[in-house]
Amino acid sequence: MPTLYGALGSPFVRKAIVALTEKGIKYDHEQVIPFGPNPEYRKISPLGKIPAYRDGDRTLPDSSVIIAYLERTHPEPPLYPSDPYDYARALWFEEFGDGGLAPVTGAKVFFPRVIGPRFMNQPADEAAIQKVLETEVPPLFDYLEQEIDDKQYLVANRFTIADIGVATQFVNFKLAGCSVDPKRWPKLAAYVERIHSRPSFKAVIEKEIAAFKA
Ligand SMILES: N[C@@H](CCC(=O)N[C@@H](CS)C(=O)NCC(=O)O)C(=O)O
Repeated sequence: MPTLYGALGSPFVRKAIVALTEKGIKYDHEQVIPFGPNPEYRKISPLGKIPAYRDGDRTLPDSSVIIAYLERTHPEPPLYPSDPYDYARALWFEEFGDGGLAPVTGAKVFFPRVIGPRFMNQPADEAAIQKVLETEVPPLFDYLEQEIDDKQYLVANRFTIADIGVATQFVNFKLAGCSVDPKRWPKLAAYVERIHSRPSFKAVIEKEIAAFKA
């Protein structure tokens, strides 16, 4: 059976878990805590980041790389659109999640409010977090509100890597005690609820809420 390495609470590990679940792939989950993982782990994840994946003697780091691999080994159900432009747009939304939302809602809200105080003995600077929520978050949410418009999914009228990459970041936003204001961003708020209620997301979110409550 393949192995997924990483810890609950990581938006990137969650991307891989959702993709594995959507594709019905059974796997073992081996706990790896980032920021100074066992040096052995760097053999499969040279940057020391989570997640990584082992499939027999094949190993891969990085959520985007892992999911692209799963798409080739387990094509059904497809998580990438077949139309070339839709495909590229789906990759763009994945990047918007990884490289646009994560550095703000993950690194500047979830991390200082949840991980710092809980695991690193670093009290949260609430004034700094509030400033991020007021200045850096709104343009990101405005963009998504406009992109979602009246669509159920971001691209190609079906669930794709675009939805995985964006919606995973909103789980961390929730774990940090934040929510999308439905008066200001009604389409985004409904979209996030819709994607988070899919069985693949719901199952991992329930586990994470339980883990972070403990
Ligand atoms: N591009 C990577 C990003 C992974 C990532 O940044 N993971 C974080 C945890 S959420 C990590 O391992 N950070 C540890 C570090 O930067 O040393 C992916 O998509 O897997």
